[in-house]
Amino acid sequence: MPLMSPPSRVTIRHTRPAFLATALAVFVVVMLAVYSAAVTPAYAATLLSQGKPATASSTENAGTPASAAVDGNAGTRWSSQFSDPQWIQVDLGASASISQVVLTWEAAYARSFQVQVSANATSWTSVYSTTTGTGGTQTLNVTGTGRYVRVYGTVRATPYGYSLWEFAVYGTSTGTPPTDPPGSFWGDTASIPAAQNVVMVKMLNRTNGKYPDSQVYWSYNGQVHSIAEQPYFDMPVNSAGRMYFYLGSPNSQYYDFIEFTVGASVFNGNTTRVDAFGIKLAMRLHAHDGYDVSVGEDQTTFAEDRAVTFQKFVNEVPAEFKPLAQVQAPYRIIAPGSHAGFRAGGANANYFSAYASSVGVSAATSDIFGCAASLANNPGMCSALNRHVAHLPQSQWSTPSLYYQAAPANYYSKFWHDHAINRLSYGFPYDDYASQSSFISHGNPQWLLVAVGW
Ligand SMILES: [Ca+2]
Repeated sequence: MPLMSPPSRVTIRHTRPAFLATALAVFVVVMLAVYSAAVTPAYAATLLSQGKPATASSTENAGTPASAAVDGNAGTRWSSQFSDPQWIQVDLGASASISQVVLTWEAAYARSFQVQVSANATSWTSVYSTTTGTGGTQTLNVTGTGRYVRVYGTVRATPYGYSLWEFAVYGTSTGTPPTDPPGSFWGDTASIPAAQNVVMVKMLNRTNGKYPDSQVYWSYNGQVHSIAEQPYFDMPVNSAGRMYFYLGSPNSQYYDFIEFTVGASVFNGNTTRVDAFGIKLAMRLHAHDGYDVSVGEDQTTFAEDRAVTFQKFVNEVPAEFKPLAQVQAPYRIIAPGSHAGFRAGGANANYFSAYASSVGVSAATSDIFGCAASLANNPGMCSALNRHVAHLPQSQWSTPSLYYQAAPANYYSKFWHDHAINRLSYGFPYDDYASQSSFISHGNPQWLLVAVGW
């Protein structure tokens, strides 16, 4: 299929008109007058941290997990090991304007600590710092923006560790939850060796403990290794290459692949759902100029069990598509063009017929899904039919917000877009039309991470 240019990244600047700033200043003065005696911020703030994923540098024991500090239960707590420094962080799930942090310390409190915020859990900005912490309940009014909030303790007040009954973060959510996995998902990238060939590929076991590294295999051009044996591959120049991944054994039925063409100083490649879904895959390409883009299944999909993903597919697609997640379960969810129900003689062989005829296309339903026969050289029309925009003016065929709004459409493809990083996926052969595919390409590449999930 044709290789499109890489997706562009757009930076949106939020500017505030002068009259609004004036109005806001008046509002703030009035609110300060009304609430000058109040401790809590003069604007609505929501408890953002409760029940959100929390992690910590350590725990004292299994009974004091990080999650106990954000569970809203005053009788449960996080406690660290008895050393400095230690930290606990919470992932708010989306970027937020943070106005207040309330720390309810157990007897083991911090003398010196910072409250820090971060957009990516990698680089942190301090919004509060003290060397004379008092313990007890500390209500800290802060100003910061971030998705992650961390309490970073450097000096303990007692010989014990750091312990919080509750760690509550208040503010206003400003973003929609990103689909891009956080930095922690991708692990350490600083230690990736430099490539001698074109790009260093690092394989990541993200099966959530389902398989050990010794049972997650990758295969390229006759080489087969487990991640435990060899997590890196120094990718040479090649064309139309595929790297396969297997779970459990090197010939397991749980497998999938990525595809790529690698030039002397460029990586072009993609994950693909064109044929089927086998196992969850995501990849992140980083180049020497700072380009850094991820594609593949999204964070939620990686986090959930495989059985949940199969059931989610059945729940989210119309009746004609449900068998795609059933006929080869638990191994594969197959593309609709491969299913007997949509082929000649099948119950849904005419699924697309009337719609295709209405726009002057005569093609078998399975050929529409597969962009084959008369559609093999017509990417625009094939993608428009799959996305149910073929009846609209061609100028609207490149408007993603119009896609998949009604049947008939390729609901298999829709599902993979709905659960992909930045909604980009290769759901059918010409899904690169209007740059909707998971294809990435960049010159002077440095490393490529491939996450293999369950
Ligand atoms: Ca608690």
